[in-house]
Amino acid sequence: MERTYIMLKPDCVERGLIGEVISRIERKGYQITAMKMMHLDEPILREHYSHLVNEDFFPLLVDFMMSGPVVAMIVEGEDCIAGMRRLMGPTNNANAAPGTIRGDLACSNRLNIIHGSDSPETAEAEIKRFFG
Ligand code: IDP
Ligand code: MG
Repeated sequence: MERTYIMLKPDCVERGLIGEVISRIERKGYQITAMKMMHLDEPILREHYSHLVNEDFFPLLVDFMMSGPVVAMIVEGEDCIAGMRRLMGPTNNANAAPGTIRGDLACSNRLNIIHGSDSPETAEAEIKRFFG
C-alpha cells in the first residue's frame, strides 16, 4: 500500500466540484484516510512550490492558491502516487485527455483543479507539511 498527498485547489472548491473529484478518487478504489479544508499562506506555498519560485508565473500561482480554501487529503491505495497522477492528467489542461480530472474539468494550466504528489519522497514530505 502507498499513500499520497492530494489537494483540491481553490478553483475546484469555488466551482462546486469537490464531490465530483472525490467520487472519481473513490470510484478508482482509493481510500481517503484524512481530509480537511484549509486556507494556505505564502510561506507554506513557497515551501510547497519551491521548485517553481523562479518561474514568471510564481506570483500568480501563489495568488491563485490563496484565493480561497483548499481541501487537503491523504489518499491510500496500491500504486496510488502514479495512479493518482494518471487519474489527474498532465499539468496543462490543453494536454490532458478527456476522462482525466484535468482533461474534463480544468480551465487552464494554472487553474487545474487538483494537486497530487509526484514521487514517494514528495508524498511523505507533503503529508508532513500539511498534516504534521
Ligand atoms: P503539477 O501540479 O502537475 O505537479 P507542477 O509543475 O508541479 O505541476 O506545477 C505546480 C502548479 O503550478 C501547477 O499545477 C499549476 O497550477 C501551476 N503551473 C505549472 N506550470 C505553469 C505554467 O506554465 N503557467 C501557469 N501555471 C503553471
Ligand atoms: Mg508538482
